Amino acid sequence: MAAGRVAVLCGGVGAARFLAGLVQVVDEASITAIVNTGDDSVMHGLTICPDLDTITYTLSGSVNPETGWGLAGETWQAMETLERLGGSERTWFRLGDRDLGTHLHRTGRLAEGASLSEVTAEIASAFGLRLRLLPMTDDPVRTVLSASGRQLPFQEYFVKLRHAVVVDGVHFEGASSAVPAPGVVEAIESAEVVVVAPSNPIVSIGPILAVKGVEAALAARRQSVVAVSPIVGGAALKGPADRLLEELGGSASADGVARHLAHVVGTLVIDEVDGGLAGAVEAAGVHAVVTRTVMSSAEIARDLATTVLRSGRDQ
Ligand code: FO1
Repeated sequence: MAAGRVAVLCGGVGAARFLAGLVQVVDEASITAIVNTGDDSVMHGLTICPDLDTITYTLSGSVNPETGWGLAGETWQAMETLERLGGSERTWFRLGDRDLGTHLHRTGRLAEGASLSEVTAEIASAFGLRLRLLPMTDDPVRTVLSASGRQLPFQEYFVKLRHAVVVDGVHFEGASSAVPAPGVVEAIESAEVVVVAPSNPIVSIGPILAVKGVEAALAARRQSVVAVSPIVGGAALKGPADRLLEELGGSASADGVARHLAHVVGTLVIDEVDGGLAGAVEAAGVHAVVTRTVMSSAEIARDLATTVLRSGRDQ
């Protein structure tokens, strides 16, 4: 185990904000971020990796502060052309002119034979990141939700339908044959602390756990795996995590998150408003730590990261 190394399992916006806090308290170069690629899709022939890009843009200070995804100062002229050519069926997923440069680079390099991990490292380095940014796998894995007999690719569910459908199942296409990207399992095994970021436990963390060997690597050291609950006061801070937990038979609460992750997580950091649920978290076999988790400022994100690391080191 390498002292001081931290591995973080990540989805999109919540994870990016957590990492922005973490880099304030540990050397960025000691962090490995292992990122969900189940949200990835091909749009207009371009490979889009939303969670990888959200983290890259956030840590480089170039993210669009209003949306939490895409680039700041964006313009939309390519979308205007697409609208003219194909109408709204072609433009429900918004790709800004600046952001398109990233997708063009990634798609071109993949076509040349580079792996997704290689391209991800190139993009991260060009944006000035010093942490190790890894896709969970280099193989294609796609999150698909089922709703009333329809099979919905993740972005169709999340963006096109604004998650306004009742989901009765989720699967991660390709996950059973996907192998972890180089460095993923090693980072989990060798880190002093492993963190599960405050990301959707079902559609952001779920795909990472579904990649062969990842769940087992976490379970083998669950005592020093610390998750941050993305559910605060019974609601998701962003997105449909609360509804998905309930629709798929769990509960939208801090203790519901604990029960969902108990097989891989030893500690769950929950918000002060959920302090009364600490006993229910412990009853799920997960140690509960109560602190401020809503990262409305850089200071709160920094303090949360400090608490998370201390909780993992104490175990
Ligand atoms: N989210 C939206 O709500 N609407 C969009 O049009 C949209 C476009 C988009 C383009 C690139 C990108 O990297 C992210 C984008 N997102 C958009 C966010 C994305 O759907 C979600 O953040 C994640 O997939 C969930 O973590």
